[in-house]
Amino acid sequence: MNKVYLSLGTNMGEREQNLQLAVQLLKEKPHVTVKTISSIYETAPVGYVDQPAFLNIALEIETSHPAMDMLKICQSVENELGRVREIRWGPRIIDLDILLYNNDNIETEQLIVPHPRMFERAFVLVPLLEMANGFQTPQVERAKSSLESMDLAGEGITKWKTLNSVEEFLREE
Ligand code: A4P
Ligand code: MG
Repeated sequence: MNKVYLSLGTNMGEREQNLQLAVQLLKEKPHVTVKTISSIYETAPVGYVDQPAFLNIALEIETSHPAMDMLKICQSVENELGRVREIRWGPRIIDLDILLYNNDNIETEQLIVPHPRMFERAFVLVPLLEMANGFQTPQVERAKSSLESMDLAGEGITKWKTLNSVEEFLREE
């Protein structure tokens, strides 16, 4: 079984509902188990800053799919939620990125793992490390030391909702 960490972000429409739909759709995919969900964080936009605040979460997945198939599954969830790609780094209904796939290093035209920008992004590292702390790999260690070197006060990240389990999150209205 492969352990995969995903980052989800949304800043358009009913943001919490977008996250719920994405988790539900992922859960329905064959050979994909959503093991753990982080808290929901509200985060100031990074990159293209003139856009609404995001909700970000991280997920821990177990799957028998190879990394490239997981990317396709993530993209199909984005498409099922009706995402239209317009501005790079711009507003989005949902974005699903693969952060880590075991401790693999992957560099192809379509897929780079670890995600190339994750180590400089607190909105990725804070939810990830809430879950991945016990997963001792060199990449998780790198994530921890990257986060420790950041000045979190200036990053605009606040815990928006604590989630206890995937099932409870999906039951919420
Ligand atoms: N791709 C390569 N590696 C990966 C990977 N590990 N996971 C390729 C997912 N995709 C990967 O992605 C563009 C291409 O990246 C894909 O075709 C895939 O083959 P995309 O999702 O189509 O485009 P995008 O979302 O605009 O780019 P990307 O790179 O996902 O954007 P970022 O860098 O993730 O930035 N601020 C806050 N606070 N919270 C956010 O969630 N998100 C972004 C998006 C910017 N600012 C944000 C947030
Ligand atoms: Mg993306």
